[in-house]
Amino acid sequence: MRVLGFLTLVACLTLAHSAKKYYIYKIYNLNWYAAFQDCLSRNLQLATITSDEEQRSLDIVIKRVDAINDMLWTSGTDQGEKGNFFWMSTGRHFNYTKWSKSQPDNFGGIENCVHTWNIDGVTQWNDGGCDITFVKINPKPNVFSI
Ligand SMILES: [Ca+2]
Repeated sequence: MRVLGFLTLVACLTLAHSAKKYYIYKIYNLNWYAAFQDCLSRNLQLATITSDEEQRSLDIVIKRVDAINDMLWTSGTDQGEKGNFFWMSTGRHFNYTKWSKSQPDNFGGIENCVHTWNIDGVTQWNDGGCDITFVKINPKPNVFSI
């Protein structure tokens, strides 16, 4: 499935969380699997969000790259066991969540990967289809430290 008019944001993290940095790449045509692979190919990992502090830090980065209204893949998934979400990058289960109202809903029975989106000015989470891809606007990476 290809949804036109949206941008895929891939949030990669440094492997060493002690020096955590979010690297935001604006890339098109990356579904969740490709986003995961893309981070690994850069010696990074697809983002985890494990606290409100981290969510707020990521929000700042999203605003800096002028992507408030875009969606961003995280490494969250429940592909291993329906309804049991964990971070694929670390293998850890969610101990913090910021789901949108009524999410995760597994809409259509095909939503197993977690992305962020903006609802009423607030970055929140949704379970979306892992195969969804979006369209490139700017291939240049934007890198910010938190
Ligand atoms: Ca959903």
